[in-house]
Amino acid sequence: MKNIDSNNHVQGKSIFVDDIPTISGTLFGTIFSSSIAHGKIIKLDISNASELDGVTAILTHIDIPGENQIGAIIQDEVLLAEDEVHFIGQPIALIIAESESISLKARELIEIDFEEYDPIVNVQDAKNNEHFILPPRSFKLGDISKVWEDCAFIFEGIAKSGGQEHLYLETQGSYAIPLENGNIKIFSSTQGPTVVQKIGARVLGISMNQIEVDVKRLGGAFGGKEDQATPWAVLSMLAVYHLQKPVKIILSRHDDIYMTGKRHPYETNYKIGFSEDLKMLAFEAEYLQNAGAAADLSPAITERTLFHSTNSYFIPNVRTTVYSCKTNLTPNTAFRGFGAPQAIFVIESAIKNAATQIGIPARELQEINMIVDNDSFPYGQIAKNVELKKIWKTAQDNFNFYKIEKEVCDFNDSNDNLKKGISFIPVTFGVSFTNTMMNHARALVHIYQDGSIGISTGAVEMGQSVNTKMIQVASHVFSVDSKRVKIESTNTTRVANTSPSAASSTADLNGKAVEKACNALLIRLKEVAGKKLQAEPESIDFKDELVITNQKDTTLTWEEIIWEAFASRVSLSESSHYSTPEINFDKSIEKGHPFAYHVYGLAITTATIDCLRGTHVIDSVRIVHDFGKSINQEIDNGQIEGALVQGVGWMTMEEIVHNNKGVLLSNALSNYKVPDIYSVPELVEIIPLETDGNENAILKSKAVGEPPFNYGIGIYFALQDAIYAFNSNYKYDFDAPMTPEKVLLGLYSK
Ligand code: LUZ
Ligand code: MOS
Repeated sequence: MKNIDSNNHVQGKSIFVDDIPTISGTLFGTIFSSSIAHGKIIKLDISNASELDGVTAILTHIDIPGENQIGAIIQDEVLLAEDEVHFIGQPIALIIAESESISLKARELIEIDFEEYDPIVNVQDAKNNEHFILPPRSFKLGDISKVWEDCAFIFEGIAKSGGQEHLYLETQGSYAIPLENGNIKIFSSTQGPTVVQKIGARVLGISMNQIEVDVKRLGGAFGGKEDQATPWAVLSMLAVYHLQKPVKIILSRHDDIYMTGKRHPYETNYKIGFSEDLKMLAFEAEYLQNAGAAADLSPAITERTLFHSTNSYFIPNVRTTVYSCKTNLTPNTAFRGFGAPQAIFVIESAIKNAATQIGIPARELQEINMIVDNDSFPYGQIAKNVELKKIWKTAQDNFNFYKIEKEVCDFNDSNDNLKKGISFIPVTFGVSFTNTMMNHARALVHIYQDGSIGISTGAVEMGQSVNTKMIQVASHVFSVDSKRVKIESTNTTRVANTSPSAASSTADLNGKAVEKACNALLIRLKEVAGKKLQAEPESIDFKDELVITNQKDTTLTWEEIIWEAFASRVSLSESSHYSTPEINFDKSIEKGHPFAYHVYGLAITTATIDCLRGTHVIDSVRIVHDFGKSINQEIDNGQIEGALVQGVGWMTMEEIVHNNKGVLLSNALSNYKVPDIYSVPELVEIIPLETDGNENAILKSKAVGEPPFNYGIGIYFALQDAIYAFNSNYKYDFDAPMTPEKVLLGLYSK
């Protein structure tokens, strides 16, 4: 089944927040924000701006009726600055005007004076000053203190990875409309409708049932709208509260890049130890995460870093610690992978460093140390149904990687100015929100009298095709044509208390709820059909829009049985709740079983460097991926391709740069390079692993959103390999992204 939105998307007919026809009288909002990274507001003068023709209101923190507080995990972030500012782009005032252009003009007329303080921009300074979001947190396995003396090889180093701009095609936006009795309806481009509802109620001092959040779809999100859609939504509701007029806020691309947080940059010291026979014995890492000026989702992200610190390897003695460093940057936030890619980059850097110094391919260390069934992850979960060995074998059978390795060698022997490199990246990714409490979802299924079906869930469609998958689940359970099924918008009045669409878990959680609701309806329909056909309900089934009894077709159609049920006064609606079984985590000992299952995979990357220019092409990325039993291979392959290219961008070209005043220099697409069609590998081959899938995945089709992002990490090590082939003096350093400039410096370093 194709993505149900694809035709409308390419014709520009799909509706996003800014496409919703505006009601007459709609006002438009623009945010006035801090131009310094740290300081005190001495004077804020809005008088000139207020007098501009067409300006309706300028709201500041004093206009907030409830709490000036938008922090979700930790309440440490104001919606509008009071007397201090803590990052550039921090909202200070909201300008409401009759048109967007007037609000933009008014923004120029606001006058502000600051007393400037020295900002903290980098993690080292934050750590030295003990500027943390939370106290550091550690995971431990075995006994790291004694094991170093047993190691035959020990390697230490630093690995750094940079930030990343989400660059969703649709910028942040919201459109809030006043209803009667102080109630508000809001269309928000958010991954978390309930987050918007809850924080909105807190800031306005009203109750959650007074706010109805509706989400049709997002034009991409990638984590950037999990928590950071909230401020703009709440600001538009604040204006509605005061003005009782519809208010729309759509961030310009520049404001979006300037005001929203990004992937967390990390700097990590690591130490890894091996036995004589190259078994990993010990791993220690100290991650410094640049959280920015407020917690946002950083505490959850630190957690996922710790959960993925050993990637696909069993290491009996581990101690990993994350310092979530508070700096004067825009609070960084969720981004596809959620701290796991940063951790995987570190352990893979450690392995590459070790392999280089030992003088063997990294692949050998990876193979020797792969996690197998009944090994323990550092957080206590016992590995089950590990697919890595099978994946390795599938890769060998399909790709003949020894031959590819040899081709790379042969090429390098016979070329002077072009050099090739190769890398392997195995991936083990835990699926579930690491916060156990969040792993549940609801669905509301209506069958209408004519046999058509309407479904509401908590899932937000953001291009990942979750709506298409929900249709597949319902049409599978009922055995009806998928055209009968419509997915409604995600709306807090139909499905309440939703977790954000995140953690790769949306199709699993919401799909299971849909499956449950459909099965409950099916039981009722079987009874109705049994009565009608004078057969036992257990002998009834539905197949291709027909009722069957004891495996034989009848002439009774889906539509007839639905009418029969309605006429017999049987309910054709069902609301179901699903919560992931068995998962748990005890933070007091940092042990438990947090993940419903793991997704496994392997990417083999080859690239060619032009050694005169420092440029490269990615020749191939060959992937074996554990989809479980995919319910939609085309959509899932699309997720792999998109994630791969996004990962490649993070590793090779996307370079977030701040100066020492905390000013974002990479603030536009002219100075921040993102992957385009030329960055796509010449060959992407994806082999689905043959496997039974997992019962905790929706129809055994495993989560696919985030795990393949990590395949992009492979290009970093393939480029290093090629640099070394040209320059044997090259000193491996692990500092992503590997931009063409860094490649060139590596090629000619002495
Ligand atoms: N969001 C979240 C996530 O709140 N918890 C998670 O564990 C998570 N994991 C990945 C992406 N978003
Ligand atoms: Mo996400 S990084 O699953 O919002």
